[in-house]
Amino acid sequence: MINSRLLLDSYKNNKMIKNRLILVSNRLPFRITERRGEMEFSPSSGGLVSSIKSYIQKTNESLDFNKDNCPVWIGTSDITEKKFKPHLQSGSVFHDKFELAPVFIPASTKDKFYNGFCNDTIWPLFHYFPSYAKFSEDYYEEYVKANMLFCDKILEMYKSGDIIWIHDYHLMLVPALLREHIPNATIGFFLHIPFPSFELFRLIPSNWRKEILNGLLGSDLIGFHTNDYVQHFLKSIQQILGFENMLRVVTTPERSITVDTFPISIDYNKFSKGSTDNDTFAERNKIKKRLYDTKLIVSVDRLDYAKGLINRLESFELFLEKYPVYRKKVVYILLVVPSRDIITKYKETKKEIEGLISRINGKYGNIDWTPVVYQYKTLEFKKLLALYLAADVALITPMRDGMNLVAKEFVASRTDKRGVLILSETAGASSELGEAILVNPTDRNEIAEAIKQALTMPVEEQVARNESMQKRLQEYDVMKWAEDFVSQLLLRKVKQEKLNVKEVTLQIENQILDKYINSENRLLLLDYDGTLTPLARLPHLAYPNGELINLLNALATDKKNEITIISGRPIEALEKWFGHLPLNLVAEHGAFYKKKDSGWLQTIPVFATWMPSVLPTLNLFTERCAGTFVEQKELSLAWHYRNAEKELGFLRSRELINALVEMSSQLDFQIIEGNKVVETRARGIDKGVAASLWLQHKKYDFVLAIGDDKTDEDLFKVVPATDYSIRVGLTQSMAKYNFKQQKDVLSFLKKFQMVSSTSMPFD
Ligand code: ADQ
Repeated sequence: MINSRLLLDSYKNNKMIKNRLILVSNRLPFRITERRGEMEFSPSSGGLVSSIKSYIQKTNESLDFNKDNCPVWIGTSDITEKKFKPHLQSGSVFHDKFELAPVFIPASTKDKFYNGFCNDTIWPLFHYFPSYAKFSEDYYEEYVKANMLFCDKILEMYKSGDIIWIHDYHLMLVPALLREHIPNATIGFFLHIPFPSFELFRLIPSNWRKEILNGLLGSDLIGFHTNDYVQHFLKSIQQILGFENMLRVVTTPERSITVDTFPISIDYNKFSKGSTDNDTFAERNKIKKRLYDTKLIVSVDRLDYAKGLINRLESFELFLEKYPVYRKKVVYILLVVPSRDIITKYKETKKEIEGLISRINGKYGNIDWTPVVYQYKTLEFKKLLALYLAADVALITPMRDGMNLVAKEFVASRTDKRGVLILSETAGASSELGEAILVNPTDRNEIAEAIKQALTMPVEEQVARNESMQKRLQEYDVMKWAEDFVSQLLLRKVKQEKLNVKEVTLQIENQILDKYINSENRLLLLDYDGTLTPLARLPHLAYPNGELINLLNALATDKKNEITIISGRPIEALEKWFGHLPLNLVAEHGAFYKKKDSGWLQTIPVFATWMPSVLPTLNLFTERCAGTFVEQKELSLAWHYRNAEKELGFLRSRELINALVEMSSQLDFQIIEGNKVVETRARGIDKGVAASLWLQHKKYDFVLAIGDDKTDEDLFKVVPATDYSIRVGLTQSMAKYNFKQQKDVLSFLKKFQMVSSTSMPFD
């Protein structure tokens, strides 16, 4: 077993310090302007940028980065290519310990990519506003083009050994595009917005949704904020691409990918320490003084329909309606940062918000009191902090939010442990901030009541709630989040490298062929389904084609070869397909065998007395799960669920195994799990037992076993250590080597055929 911790530590020691980080996001982390021929950089706002920058700056301080190994950040910038180009040396510019590499997207692509597919299709759909999502071919075409431009820029900057970390929904195709050019690169992807339930994701047109999922699977590690998003993603992968996962590791024919939860956080100390800063405190006091004894409710959001601003304002209105005693006693400061204001839905949302504010202020306000104070701007850090500190209540009720950093910032800044957070249960942050007053963002009455509860909450209760939340945020801050992600990414790479070591390379192929050529007595033990032929929907559809029959015939007529097909199939199927060829056949996972030119025999004396007791259970599961069926053989029974609804099929297969395990303690059968099949067979038989019929003669100077399934592991176990065994698919196995996919088997065996017919060494 791999000791992951040790492996990771050694990997870090050997590689991480030397490894450069390449961060890729839609935008660069600085606003860049040009004044009188000089570039000017100012920090840009936004959850992603502020989080990652904090992590990088801390790492930079401790690791003493220089220009050669400082992190690279790739993204777009507002400044035009014409203005930027003269300042770039080999495609990038250095600033604040970052190498910034701008991607230039032509205006013709940018609008349909960013305002179109990103924010008019993916954003509304992933935030559960499907009716706002526009599915336009033009949008998607430009999305593909923009992702290709990002890919080109990454390839331009990439040096072997770099770690590439791609961020967010704008770039979901990039991992797979990169993988085509740099197959062994270390690539991580993090999604900052929710991943929606399968029922919503499936609304994306078929080709696009497949490309998006395959695009993401180009990564080694895919991160989400919450466990729900991970589950939604895994379900979409299973339903749309048909890939299962085992403990969140998705295995495709090419690679294995880890999918996991990494709840993003904030730079906790920046907020807690910042709140004790004198200027900030003076600013906070100024706000308090202006309010006298009026209570303050605060919210901070980007302008976005997903942030639930309309419902929130209506809830505040309802609160004033229900509790007139609070009129003149409470002010709601609504701070909104401008965002995506050329998209129609955003323009409409802004208009609606402003109309609503006028209505509330007109209805309840008077000359001394404005119930809602609206600010449509970005606040600088200290002013933002002062607002958090002055607030009695933070009212954060997005309809959907990947995480929501404002909620965390508010809690972290309250070193006085006062103030109450009202948080939407549909924000990712609610999974970690359970001590907040959690509300349904569509329920105006619940929000109005929550405001009342918050304004009357005893101080001791405020302190207790905030303390618990602060402890959690302090322990898992943004540094931990980023470290955790990068460590997991490296760990996945280590595990993959271990598997890759076993992948059959050209060199290994040649080594095996060399031994084949120089041997006189060869034994080839070949599984059938999934090895010699692709897996099919129904067993009878996976019949051998003419090409395979010819290949097997050619190999078997070479006098030096002994070919044994060793399968779980019943005697009749093998006899029908291969009976006329000079092959040895093994049926029912080793229960029966036939040496060429002789008849069928039972391998060892076993009985099927258990079968009448087991069959009704399998039949019951067939009735309970449409699309499944039982295959009855002489000494084994197989319950196939390949054609069942994927999730239900898997669930029922677990239940069936449980039921069979109980029965097997009293009956003489064993349970084996294959690819979408649960089999029961007489105890004492397996493919290894059957293979020993040939191997015990020890006359073979070349043995090769190939199989794709768990049942083939018994076969691999008995192959002598000096010989060869290969498992199809990049999974952990007793086999010496792995093939990526089934078609690799045939092209490999064809090389045997070629050397057999030419007797020339293969080069
Ligand atoms: P955003 O949708 O941008 O991020 P959020 O997580 O709340 O949402 O981050 C907003 C950031 O901008 C906060 O740091 C906040 O302080 C700042 N901000 C907002 N309004 C401001 C204003 N008027 N003045 C100054 N600063 C302001 C996306 C996802 C989120 C996810 C983050 C990080 O939509 O769900 O939490 O990425 O993954």
